[in-house]
Amino acid sequence: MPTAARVSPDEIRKGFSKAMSDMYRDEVPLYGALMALVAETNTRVLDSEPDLAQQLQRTGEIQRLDMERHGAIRLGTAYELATIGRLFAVMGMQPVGYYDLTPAGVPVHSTAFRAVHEQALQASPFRVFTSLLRLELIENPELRAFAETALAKRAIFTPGALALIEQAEQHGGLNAADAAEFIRQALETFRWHPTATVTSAQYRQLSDQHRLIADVVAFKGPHINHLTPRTLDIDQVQAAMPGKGITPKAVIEGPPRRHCPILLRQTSFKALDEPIAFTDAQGSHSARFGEIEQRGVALTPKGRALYDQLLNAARDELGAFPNEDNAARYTQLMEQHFEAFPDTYAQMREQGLAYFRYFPTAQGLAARGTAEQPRTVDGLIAAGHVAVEPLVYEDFLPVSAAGIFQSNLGDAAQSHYAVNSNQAEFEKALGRPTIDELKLYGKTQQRSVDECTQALLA
Ligand code: OOG
Ligand code: NI
Repeated sequence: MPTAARVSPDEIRKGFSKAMSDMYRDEVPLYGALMALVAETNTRVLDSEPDLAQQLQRTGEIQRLDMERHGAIRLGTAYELATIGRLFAVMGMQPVGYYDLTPAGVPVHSTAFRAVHEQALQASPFRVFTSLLRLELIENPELRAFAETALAKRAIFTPGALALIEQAEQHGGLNAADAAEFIRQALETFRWHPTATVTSAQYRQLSDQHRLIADVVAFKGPHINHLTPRTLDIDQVQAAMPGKGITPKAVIEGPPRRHCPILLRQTSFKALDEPIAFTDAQGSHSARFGEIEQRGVALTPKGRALYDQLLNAARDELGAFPNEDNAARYTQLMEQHFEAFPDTYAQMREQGLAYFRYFPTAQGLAARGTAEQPRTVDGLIAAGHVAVEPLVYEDFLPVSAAGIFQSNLGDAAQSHYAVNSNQAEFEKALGRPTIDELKLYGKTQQRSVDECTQALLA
C-alpha cells in the first residue's frame, strides 16, 4: 500500500512548539503578558536599529524571531531520558551539549535538544533544556529507595505517543494525520498536573532533601517549567517588567550589555505558588516560572575561555552569589572585567573569538568571473564582496542555568555536592552520545564559506 507523504521533522517541531506555547499561555497567563512585552520591544528595537534589522534580515533570524523559544523539563530516570530523546528525534531535535549543574548545588545534569543544521534552525529554533535528576545524590537510603519506586511507577508518555514514536522510527517519518496526532499525544507529557502522586509528608521529605527532587519525584510527569521567548534587548524588557506586574530576578545572567552581544543573556521571574492535591491533603508547590533571553554571537573555544575567565574573575571579586543587595556592584564588576573582551565583530573575527557566517553581496556577485574579483575570503571581505554576520549562539550556559534554577528554587536550595561530573553516565542513560556544539558552529561557518566560494569564485 502506498504511504501518504511524510511531514518533515522541521514541520512537526514547528507545530509542536506552537502547541506548547498555546498550552503554556493558557496555563500561565503571565507568560502571555511576557510574550506581548517581548514582541513590543522587538518591534521598537527593529525600528530604531536599522543595522541590526539588516543583519537579522541577512541571517534569516528576523523570520524566526517570533517563533523562537526554549522550554525546560526535569526527568527522573534513564528510561524517561532515553524515551524523550526518541520523542524529540521525531521532530528533528538532537541532544546537543552536556551541562553539569552539580558544582552549582543543583543535583542534575542536562543536555539541550534542538535542531542542528542552520536550515532546520531557520524552520524552527525550538529547544528544550532537559535535565536528569541524579538520584545517587540523595544521601538518605530510604528516601532514595522511595524516590526510585515512585519514579518506576509513573508513565510519563501516553500509549499513543509511544506507538507513534515507534511508527516514525520504523517508517522514517509520519504522514500529516499521524504528525498532528503525535503533537497532541506528545504534548501530554509536558502538561501540568495539579495532583501529586505522594502524601504531603512524603512531599515535604523530598523537598527537604532538595526542592528540585520533590519537583521531579512527587508528580505524574515532567511539566514544562518555563517557556522563554527571545528578545532583541533584554535590558529594556527587564526594566519594563515591573510595570506589567512581573518581578524579575535581581540580575541578568550571562555577559554584560555590549554593542556586539555574545552568547546568551537571561532573566526570569519567580515561580508561581500553585495549589496541589497530595494524596492525603491540599498543599502547594512552585515550579513554573517565566524567562526571557537575548542571544548573541557563538564563541569559539578561545572566546569561550575568555568569557569564562572574565565571568569567574567578576564573581570572585563580588565574593558572593549575585543577589538583590549586590546587584548594582555585580553589574559594575561585570562591565569592568568585560572591557577585556573586544566589542566589535571585526576584532572578534580577527582574534578568532567568535563564529561567523559569510554571505555573498550583490557587488560580489556582479564581479563574479571578472579580473577584479579577489581570490581569498579576506580579500572578498575587504572589497565588500562578502558580508560577515555573527553566527547566533543556539545553546545554554551552565553558570546562567544554575542561577536560573537557584532563583526559582529559593536560596534554601543551595547544596554542596562533592561529586564528579559524569557525562559518560548521562550518555549511558540517554542511549547515545551528546553532540559537541562547537563542532556544529564550525560546520555552519565552513558551509557559509564554501557557499561564498561557490557563488563568487567557481
Ligand atoms: C532549567 C534551567 C536552565 C536556562 O535557560 O538556562 C534553563 C530548569 O529550571 O529546569 O532553562
Ligand atoms: Ni531557560
